[in-house]
Amino acid sequence: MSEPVVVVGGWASPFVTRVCIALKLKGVEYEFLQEAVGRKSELLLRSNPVHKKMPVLLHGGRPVCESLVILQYVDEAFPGSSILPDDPYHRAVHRFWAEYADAKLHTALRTMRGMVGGDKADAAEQVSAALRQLEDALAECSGGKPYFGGDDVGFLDIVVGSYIGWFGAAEKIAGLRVGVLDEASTPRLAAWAARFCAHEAVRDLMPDADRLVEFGEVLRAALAANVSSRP
Ligand SMILES: N[C@@H](CCC(=O)N[C@@H](CS)C(=O)NCC(=O)O)C(=O)O
Repeated sequence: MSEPVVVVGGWASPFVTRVCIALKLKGVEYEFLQEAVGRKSELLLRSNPVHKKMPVLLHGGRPVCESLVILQYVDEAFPGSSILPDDPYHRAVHRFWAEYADAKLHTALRTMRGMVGGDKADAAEQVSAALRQLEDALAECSGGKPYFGGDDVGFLDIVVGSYIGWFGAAEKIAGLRVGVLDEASTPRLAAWAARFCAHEAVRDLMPDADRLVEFGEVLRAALAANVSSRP
């Protein structure tokens, strides 16, 4: 019998979404343990004692942490077509752009949402600039095929694609129109995003922007309540 696979995390986290998409692509059955908003379970803290962040993947009870590490683990531990390219050079290029996306998008989107300090308009411009770079990366990595991964969704599609719901939500929360995934500024990426969201391994897992806006309000209230209840 195969060892149980468990994802510990929250449905709204892009880092969690990407792990679920990778498991679905590989056809791996898993249990999803939803964390309560604004709190961390004992299981999460025990499984990821270094960073104390979601997601954690438990495979046969053994924890794997950090979403990019988890994606590579899922690729290696389970059969099926590879998520990362076979060629070592292409693997390196895809890892480079995945790290670029996380470095440029996550904090800037949090700034737009008011979760961390900083100018929201500057943050929106950072997101737009990163997407213009990723437009070129898509052309380079896909070689004219539909996805970063070529003919099908791959590692870099999953990493960049996991932010799609948050682009729209951050725009709504910040009240800024920044042309994120706009056909006029990033036409290839806009077409790719529509294709990615419609993919059968993605469509049920991609959070809707309006639901993320509501989640943002619930999270903000939960964090404020935690702070004010501290002695
Ligand atoms: N580099 C980490 C980032 C994970 C992360 O930031 N997760 C957030 C949820 S979106 C979290 O657990 N935040 C709780 C905290 O920062 O204490 C990864 O790729 O897994």
